[in-house]
Amino acid sequence: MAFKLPELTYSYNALEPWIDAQTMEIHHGKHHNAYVTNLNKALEGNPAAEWTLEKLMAEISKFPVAVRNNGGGHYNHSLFWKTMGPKKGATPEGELANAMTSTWGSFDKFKDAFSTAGATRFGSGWAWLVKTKEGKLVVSSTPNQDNPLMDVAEVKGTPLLGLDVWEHAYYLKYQNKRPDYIAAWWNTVNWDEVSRIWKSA
Ligand code: MN3
Repeated sequence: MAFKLPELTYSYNALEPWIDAQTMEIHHGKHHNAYVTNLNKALEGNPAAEWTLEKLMAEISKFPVAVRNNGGGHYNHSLFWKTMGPKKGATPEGELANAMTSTWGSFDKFKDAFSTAGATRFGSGWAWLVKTKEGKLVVSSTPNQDNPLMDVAEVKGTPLLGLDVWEHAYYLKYQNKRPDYIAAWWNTVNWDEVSRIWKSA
């Protein structure tokens, strides 16, 4: 059983005008696909090839860097596609919205904290909304393809929402203007899915 590239539940142009179809096609079909291919290669003949991605992340310090980079890449992008969608103008509702307000004071303050985490991540990496073991919500960021499930992460927990701030995620449309990409990306977040993950975490 090899790891597989998940299909998107929406078309490559569904996130326009915020994220362009060509970026989506290259990002999913080339970049994510390469992480899956290289993860399978790196785990050839290893019993961990049968593990869930979550278990692999939790023990990632025992593996070579190719497994960390490509396994993280596979997990992170799978979550990224799931927590975006064509539904416009949505904001979190219900319990998650209440938890965010009690943590940050308001949804906009959460957005500021998360956007800053993404904008200030030096080089390539991710910004995260994380539910910790204690059930608290926190914002963090990681370098490269690391994530909060990894035993090597500074801030550990279940990622509810991740934002890819690698240049390949935005360069075609936004060039070097990462903050413009981040501002546009908020319009694509599928808060129903984020809520679902939060409840099951
Ligand atoms: Mn990417």
